[in-house]
Amino acid sequence: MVTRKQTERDGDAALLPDKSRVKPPPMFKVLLLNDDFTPMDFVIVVLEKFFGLAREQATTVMLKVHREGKGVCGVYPRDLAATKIEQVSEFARRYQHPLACVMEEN
Ligand code: TYC
Repeated sequence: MVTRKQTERDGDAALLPDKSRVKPPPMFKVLLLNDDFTPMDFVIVVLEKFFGLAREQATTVMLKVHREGKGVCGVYPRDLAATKIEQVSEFARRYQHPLACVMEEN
């Protein structure tokens, strides 16, 4: 039996070029980079405020960045990743910390 939903789905797909039918958007990791000056507590606040991490998770990521030089805050489509980086950079600048935030394609 072919449902109306299936017919609609197949009908829509038939109108699209082969490639755009099922391809997910490219995803980008947003990373924090370590430096010698930004306070640990400030980095934890950034991870909570902009990446929605709970305090314990935020602390784990901050310590990973501190020890290993960089760490992943989240994975997003390009525009959202760019917005996060902009927001973090503006917030760090406002408090005069050199905290750096970058993206990498997944
Ligand atoms: N290394 C910093 C310190 O010792 C802490 C820090 C962690 C800074 C993560 C930046 O992305 C960072 N105060």
